[in-house]
Amino acid sequence: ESAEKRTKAERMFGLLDGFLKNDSISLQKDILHHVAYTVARSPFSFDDFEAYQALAHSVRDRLIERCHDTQIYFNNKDPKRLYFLSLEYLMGRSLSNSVINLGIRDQYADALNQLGFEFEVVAEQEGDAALGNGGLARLSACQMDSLATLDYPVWGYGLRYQYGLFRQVIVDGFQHEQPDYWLNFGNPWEIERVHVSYTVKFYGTVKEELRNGENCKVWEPGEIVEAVAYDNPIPGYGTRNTITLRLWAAKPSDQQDMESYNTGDYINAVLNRHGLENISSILYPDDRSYQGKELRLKQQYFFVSASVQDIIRRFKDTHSNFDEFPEKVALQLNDTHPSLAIAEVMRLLVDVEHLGWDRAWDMVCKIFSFTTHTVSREGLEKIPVDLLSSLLPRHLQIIYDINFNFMEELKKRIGLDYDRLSRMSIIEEGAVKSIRMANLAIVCSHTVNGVSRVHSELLKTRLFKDFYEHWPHKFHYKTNGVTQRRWIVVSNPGLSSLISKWLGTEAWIRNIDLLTVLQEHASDPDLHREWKMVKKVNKMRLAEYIEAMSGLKVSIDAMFDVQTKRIHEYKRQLLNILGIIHRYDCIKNMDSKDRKRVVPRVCIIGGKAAPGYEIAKKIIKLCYAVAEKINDDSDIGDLLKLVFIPDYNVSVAELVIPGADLSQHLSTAGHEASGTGSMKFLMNGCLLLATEDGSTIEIIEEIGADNMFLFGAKLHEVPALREEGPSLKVPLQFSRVVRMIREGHFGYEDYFKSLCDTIEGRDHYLLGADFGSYLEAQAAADKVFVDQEKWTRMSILSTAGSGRFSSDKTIEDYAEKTWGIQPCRCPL
Ligand code: GL7
Repeated sequence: ESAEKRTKAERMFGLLDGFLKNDSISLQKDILHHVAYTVARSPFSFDDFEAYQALAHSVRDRLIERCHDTQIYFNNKDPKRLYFLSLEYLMGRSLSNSVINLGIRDQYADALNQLGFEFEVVAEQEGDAALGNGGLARLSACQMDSLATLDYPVWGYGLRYQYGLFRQVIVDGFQHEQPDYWLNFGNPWEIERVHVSYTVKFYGTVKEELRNGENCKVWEPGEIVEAVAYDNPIPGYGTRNTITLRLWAAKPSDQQDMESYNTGDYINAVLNRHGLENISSILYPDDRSYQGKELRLKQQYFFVSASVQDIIRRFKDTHSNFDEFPEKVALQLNDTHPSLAIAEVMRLLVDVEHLGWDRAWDMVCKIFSFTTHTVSREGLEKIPVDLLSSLLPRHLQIIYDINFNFMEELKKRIGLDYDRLSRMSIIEEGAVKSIRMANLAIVCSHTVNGVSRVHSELLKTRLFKDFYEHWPHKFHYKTNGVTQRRWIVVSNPGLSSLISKWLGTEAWIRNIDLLTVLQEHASDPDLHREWKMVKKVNKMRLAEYIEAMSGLKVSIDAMFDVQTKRIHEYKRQLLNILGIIHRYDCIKNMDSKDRKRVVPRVCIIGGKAAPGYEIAKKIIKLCYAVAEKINDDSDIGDLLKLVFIPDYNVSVAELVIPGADLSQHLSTAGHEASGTGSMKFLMNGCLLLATEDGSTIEIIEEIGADNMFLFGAKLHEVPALREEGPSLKVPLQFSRVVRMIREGHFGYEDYFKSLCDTIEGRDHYLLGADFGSYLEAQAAADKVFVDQEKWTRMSILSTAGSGRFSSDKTIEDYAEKTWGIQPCRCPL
């Protein structure tokens, strides 16, 4: 009967000319249709926002079509699939990216034009999807784009937070956090799957039962929540493949209700129902650590349990037993946040599928891979055993069993070296007995990846030394990358056309290696002229934004010097500000002849501080205080301006990065696992002023130290400098600028005192030690900026050498060496 229905439907689909068309007239019809029937406005009168809504729905229809085809194709081919588990994705806006990847941007722009709208203006109406904190979350988004573009059979999984990352509002120079209720205006990019839902259990007790002569563990939960799927299509570029990012939202479960309604307290039962939705409602806004918070643990398990149930369900749809499970499934843990998935897979295979411990364990060891994004021990997640035992009693048992087996195996290898055994144990004894999530992930994964070469060295020699010695074959690295689709094609259309023109092809958008061809033209005066023109237009765009936002007029002839990223002591925004104070102080003390030689600068700083991170918040305030002083000083004029850009997010980055001449990456050596902002600036032909840390070390190899401005202590020099502590000799200029802050030159001296104390005294991040060479690097940048020909050449070589830092490269490497997956390209 169902075959008959299908044939009928297929015939009708053909008769009705089922597929959507992409010519301008069809697109106009579609947009007007959505204005009338989705947005429910008059097709004769609608505003820019309504045009955006209608346009987005029309794009969504096309995405759904492709998603559907892709899934049918994957199901027929049944390839090994990758399941990418991440608690954070920073997607930003979707409209421009989608139409560019679908290859129909110009057609849409034309269609809108015919209707009296401008594509750019309409695209500006979209808010950011900010379901993540910083680099790690944006990396997941870039990697999804590459996975789709390279035709890999993949599902991304995550949480559908109702509140994304807080909005940063600055009042009187102080950061305030405001909730980002991003779903208020609807989200056309998601498809609610009311029928795709799973129950997720919490609390309760574990009992032993004899079933079919076997001793089984039965978990009787105390709370049940429903996870409902929201699918977000991710279109590849130059392919029909459109993969899915499935985000889970918590909903009250009917099962839970059955019990509470029987107690007779109807009103409270209904109210309690609503509380359960909170599980997926808020993104934790701290990118440093989330230790011991019950809600965070609930989020992690909720997301992991729904995802793993979905993965097993999909496998069982087409397989009658689990023999092929490891050949069909790869699970990637994006940091330790989703590592409870390990215990969940064990639980489902042992307690529900009854495969037996050994068989289940064998599978777990074959399917999981783990990427760590951290360099510091403090950054490693730990879960208090008490918390886990009350929230997930069965998982605690499983983790204990895994650890017991691991310890036994280890004893056979290393004997009774108790120090080492206790360091490697998944369980940390001590005042608060805890689960070490990284140890769990390492023990159970076949591969552990770092995110840059130096990061991987640090993992092997410091953070996970014991594990590296035990399992050297597990440890690898894949240097991070960013997608050129978002970071050049979408955000810098001028540069994108220019590259295509000089390369004679758009093929670089899928094949980044072609960018190196630009090297051949690096000295061509025609290219120089066009290159500078593109930068100028982008700087104008940025200058307009700065003026609209802060009222400050900046000259586009000045060097636009940018540092945008989360505010952290180790990222050393403070070093930048001290450098700016020094520059200001120098200009103030110059005679008019010397002033003529000063290279005018617009210093731009942006980034959010974690709400509880006091020092980071003081850095923001200091930036404002210094900006106020400098920008109001008529003596300084256009020679120096300082702007803080509030609420830095993906769409602001798309505006700022293409307009930057210089960008700063100042982390103390050994502290940035990789860093990905630098790669975006590099692609956009922006020169880097940086320390030799994280992925910068590999950038140097690609473009050469001569094409950037390097400074600061190297990794091997850091320990000795730290050792010297307060006795370390620091430059006079350093003491002078810190004194200016302490003496109230910028006001708020009491408030800034503790900030100054962090850098005078212990100075863990070595601002004093690096200040001298920082100023030298800045002077070198000034010198080259005057020589525009040299600057432009360096800029072209930066873009030309950025190919290695495309996420396409990273993903190909992961696919081949870690996940063992092959492209599976849906026919056009
Ligand atoms: C980070 C690292 O700090 C950063 O260096 C890296 O580029 C990024 C992606 O691998 O991951 N780790 C982390 O927890 N956050 C990062 O940005 C928030």
